[in-house]
Amino acid sequence: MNDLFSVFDHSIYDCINIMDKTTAIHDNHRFQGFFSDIGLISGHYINFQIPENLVVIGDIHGDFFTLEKIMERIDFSNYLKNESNVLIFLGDYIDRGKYSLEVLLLLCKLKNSYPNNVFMLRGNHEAYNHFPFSSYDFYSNLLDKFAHSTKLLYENHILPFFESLFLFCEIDGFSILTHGGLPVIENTNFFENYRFHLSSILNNLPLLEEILWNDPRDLSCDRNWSFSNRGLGKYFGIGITNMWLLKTGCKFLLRGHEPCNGYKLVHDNKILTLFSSKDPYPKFKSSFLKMSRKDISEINGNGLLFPNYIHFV
Ligand SMILES: [Mn+2]
Repeated sequence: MNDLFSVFDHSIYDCINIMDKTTAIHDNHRFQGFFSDIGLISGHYINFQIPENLVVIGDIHGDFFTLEKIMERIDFSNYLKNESNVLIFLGDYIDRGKYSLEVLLLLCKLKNSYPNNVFMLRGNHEAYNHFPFSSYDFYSNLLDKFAHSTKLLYENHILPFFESLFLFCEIDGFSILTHGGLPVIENTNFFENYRFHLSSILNNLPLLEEILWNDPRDLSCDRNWSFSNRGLGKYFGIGITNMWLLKTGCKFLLRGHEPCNGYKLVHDNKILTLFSSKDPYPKFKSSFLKMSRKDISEINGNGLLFPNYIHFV
C-alpha cells in the first residue's frame, strides 16, 4: 500500500485514470444510495450512523508531507481495513502549498483503495468554477506541468471530480460536517425537508456558496448574520448554529476553512474548526481529530472535551 504515496511525476494519463476512477466511485455510490452498513448517500449529502472510529482532517492546501504524516499517525492501512472506521476530509485540498496535484492524487488513490470509508467533502478551493477568488494558483501550476494538455485534464477530468465531491455530511445525533459553515436559513420550513434540499445543493448556488464560504462569528445583539469580509459567503451567529443543531438533532459542527493553531472552538464550544496544513502556514499548527464511538458517546454535547481527541502533526 505504500505506493499510495508515490504520486510524484505521474503522467497525465495516470492522473486522468486515477481521477476518473474516483468520480465513478462517487457516481456509483450516489446511484446505489448507500456505501456501507452505516452510510447513506443522497446526491451530495452523506449520512452516517456513529462509526466505530472517526478521523476528521481539515484544510490541507497542497501540503502533501503533512498529509503523509497524518496517514502514518493513524496507521491508515490498519485503520481503514475495518469499514466501521471512517476517515473524512473537510475540503480545501489545493492552492497555497507546493503539491496540490499530488495531494489530490493521494486522496483519490486512498478513495480507490477504501471506497466505503474514505470521504472527501468539497472546499471552496475546489469550487473556483462556481465562485472565483484571487488566491487560485492550482490551474497555473497545472499549466507548468502539463502545458497545452492542461485544459483537457482540468475541464474533462478534474472539474467532474470536484463536482462529484460531497457537500454536507451528518453523523446521526453527533455532528454536522461541512467545509465552511452553516447556511443562514430564514424560512424554517426548510427543515421539514432539509435532507432533500441538501441532497441537491448543486442546483442551489446561494446555498452552495454559504456551505463552502461561511464562517461562524460572535455577532452583536440580535443579528443572525452579516456579510463576510471574504467577499463571498456570510458570517453566521450562534442563533443559526443553535437552529441547525436543534433541527438536525446534532450536537456539533465540524468544519475547516479558517487557518488556526490546529483547532479552535467557537459558539459555546459547539463548533470545532480543524486545520491540517503546515507548510504554507508557518505561523499555525496542523492537527487532526480522532474519536472512538465511546469518545463520541462521552462528549455528549460538551465540546470542551474535543481537545482530548486532537492530535498535532
Ligand atoms: Mn476554505
